[in-house]
Amino acid sequence: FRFSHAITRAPAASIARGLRAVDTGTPDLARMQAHHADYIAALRSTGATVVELGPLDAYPDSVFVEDTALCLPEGAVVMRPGAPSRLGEAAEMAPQLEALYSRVRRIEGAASFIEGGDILTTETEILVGRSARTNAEGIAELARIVADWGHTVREVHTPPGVLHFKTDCSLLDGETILATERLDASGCFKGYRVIHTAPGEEAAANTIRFNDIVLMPAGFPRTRDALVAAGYDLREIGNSECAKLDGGMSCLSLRF
Ligand code: CIR
Repeated sequence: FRFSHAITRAPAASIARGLRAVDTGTPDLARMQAHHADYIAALRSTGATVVELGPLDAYPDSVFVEDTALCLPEGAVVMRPGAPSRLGEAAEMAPQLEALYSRVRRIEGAASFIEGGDILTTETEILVGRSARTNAEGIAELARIVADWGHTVREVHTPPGVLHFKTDCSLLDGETILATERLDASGCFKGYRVIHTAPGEEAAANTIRFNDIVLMPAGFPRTRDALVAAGYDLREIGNSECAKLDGGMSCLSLRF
C-alpha cells in the first residue's frame, strides 16, 4: 500500500452509456468530474505523482482504469477484460505502462479473460476472484507471468451477482482486509484480520489504502466510524455517479 505513482483517466462524455448491472439512472458527467478531481487531489496529498490521462470517448467505461492492468513493483501486466466493450481499453493503457515500466507483459490467450477489479494484491499473495469477467484461463495465465517475478496467485471466487472480487473487499494494511460479510463467509481471508462493512453498507467495501490514507466512498457512516475507531486516516470521496456504473474507489486508478 506504499505507492509513488497512480494513473487515472478523465471520465468521457460517453460515460452515460457505461455498463451497469441495474439501471439506477444516468451518471452526471459534471458531478463525476468533480468527484474525480477530489479523488486525484487525495492521492496527490500523499506526495505521489498522479498521471492524468485524457478521456476516451470510444470507451464509456474507460474512467475505470484499474481493470486494464495489474501493476506490481517488478512490472505491469496488461489485462484482457471480459466485457467485450472494454477490451480495447487495455490496448490504450499498454503504451502508458511501457513509458513508466521496463517490464510490461500481456494476457494474450484468446480464451483468457481477466479484469483488474478481480485482483487483490496483499503483502504476501495475489488473490484473484473468478467472476463473470475473469475466468480460469485468465487467472492461470496471470499466475504464470507473475511467478517469474516471485509472486503467488491464489484463485478465489467473486460472490454471485457481484461485479468484481474487489467490489466486496479492499486491503487496509499489511494484514487487514475490509470485506462484506457475504465475501468473508467464503473463507478466502483466513489468516488475515478482517473488518466487516456495516450491514446495509456493503457498497463501502471498495476502498483503497494509498500511503497513509484510506479513500472511501462517502455516505457509509457506520463503516466509516468503525474504520476511524480502528485508527485509519480516512478521506471520504463522493461516489454517487460511479456507483451508478458499479464503480468505486479502486476502479479509478492504477497504483504502483
Ligand atoms: C463495468 O461494468 O465494467 C464498469 N461499469 C465498472 C467497472 C468497475 N471497476 C472495478 O470495480 N474495478
